[in-house]
Amino acid sequence: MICPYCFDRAAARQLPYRCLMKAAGVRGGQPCEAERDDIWAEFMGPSVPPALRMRGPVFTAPRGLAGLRGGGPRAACPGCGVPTPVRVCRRCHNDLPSDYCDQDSRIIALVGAKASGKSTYVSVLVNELRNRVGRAYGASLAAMGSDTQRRDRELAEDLYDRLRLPDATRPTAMGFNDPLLYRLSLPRRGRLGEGSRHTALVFFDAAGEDLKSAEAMDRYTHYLGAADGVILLVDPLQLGSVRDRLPPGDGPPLPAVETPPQQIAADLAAQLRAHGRGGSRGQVSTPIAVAVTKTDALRPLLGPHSPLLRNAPHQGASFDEVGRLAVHEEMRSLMDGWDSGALYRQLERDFAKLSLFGVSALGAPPPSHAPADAPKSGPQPLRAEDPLLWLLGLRGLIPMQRPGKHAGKGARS
Ligand SMILES: Nc1nc2c(ncn2[C@@H]2O[C@H](COP(=O)(O)OP(=O)(O)OP(=O)(O)O)[C@@H](O)[C@H]2O)c(=O)[nH]1
Ligand SMILES: [Mg+2]
Ligand SMILES: [Zn+2]
Ligand SMILES: [Zn+2]
Repeated sequence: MICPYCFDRAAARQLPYRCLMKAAGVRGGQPCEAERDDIWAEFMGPSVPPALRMRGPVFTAPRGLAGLRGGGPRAACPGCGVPTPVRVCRRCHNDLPSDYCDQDSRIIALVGAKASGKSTYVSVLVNELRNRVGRAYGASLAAMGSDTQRRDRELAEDLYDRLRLPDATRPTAMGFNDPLLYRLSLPRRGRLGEGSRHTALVFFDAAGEDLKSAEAMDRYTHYLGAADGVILLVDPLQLGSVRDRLPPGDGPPLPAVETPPQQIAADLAAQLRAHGRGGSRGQVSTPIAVAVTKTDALRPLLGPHSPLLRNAPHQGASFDEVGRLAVHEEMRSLMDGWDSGALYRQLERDFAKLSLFGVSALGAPPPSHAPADAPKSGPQPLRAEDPLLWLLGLRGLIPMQRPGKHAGKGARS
């Protein structure tokens, strides 16, 4: 089990429990009192007010009959005798959602310069997985744990009901940013019949500021090292040559130019190598989906038949690899024109498993008079799901329709 907060690895049976301080104890009926949880408070940083540092006592389960440490779904608190189901991470003392420990988890890191669109993207991605994409794959997505459930609701209400874009993500110096934890359930069609396969998806949405230099990125080192896949978001509107090419319009003002994607990619590769993710020829083995965001703003630069202008079909509940390669080639030729292919060459040198994507979370630019709002018609995303589905497909979690399959040729990746 990998803790989705601090990325400590532990066997599920080693995890301590937290007493819920409920009445009706067996020893005199006195519930436990809250204790200061300094381990947790220190990990969460200065944003936790002192009153909230008082929490239910953490204890390790007594040894069972066989001399093994407990690891059952519940353990009785030694203070009050009341059983509790809540497991906590031994390193950071964060509570783990009840079913998190039983599932296979996939940690997806979202990286990209400030204002490249990470937070908007993750909100839209979750909504797509829940609705259109979920239907196509017979999948369902559920927020895990009360923190994610609350934030998930707030994010959806802000973006889809109030049409408000997310605020800038606060840097870690101001407090810990919780990961978003979801349970993705996919149908399993095996010889043993039908069933579901559950995977915990952990999205970690970094603040752009924390990725702008190698030292800043160091704060995210555990998270990056534990990632099963990285989605690197590249904002085309922060690239000088794209800004020059776009016809002057009446859209919203162009964003400030933040950290160049080449620098983020280089620092990321260095971080991953430091975590033993460097493989043969020094290439990083963690798969990386490089997604150019805000493709709605690139319409004037695209041909009428560009694959970036429509969503993948997801026919037969499988991911369209032919379409993915078409998008990759389209993006590559666009990037060639932007920087003579410098970013792509660097990515190819550093990453063994790489694919380019083009996504638009909103489908249209924010209104020019209200740049913090979503377009009037709400988000109408384009290809937002592709980077994630590709990463899941590489792990065998969703079927991929390989090129040449119907022509009877062998699969190629
Ligand atoms: N045209 C267009 N603009 C977008 C899209 N998504 C985001 N934006 C714009 O980009 C801005 C920044 O988006 P965020 O999602 O907050 O970016 P971020 O990467 O999370 O930024 P930090 O948290 O500060 O690192 C938004 O306020 C929008 O103006 C999109 O799909 N299309
Ligand atoms: Mg953000
Ligand atoms: Zn932890
Ligand atoms: Zn107790």
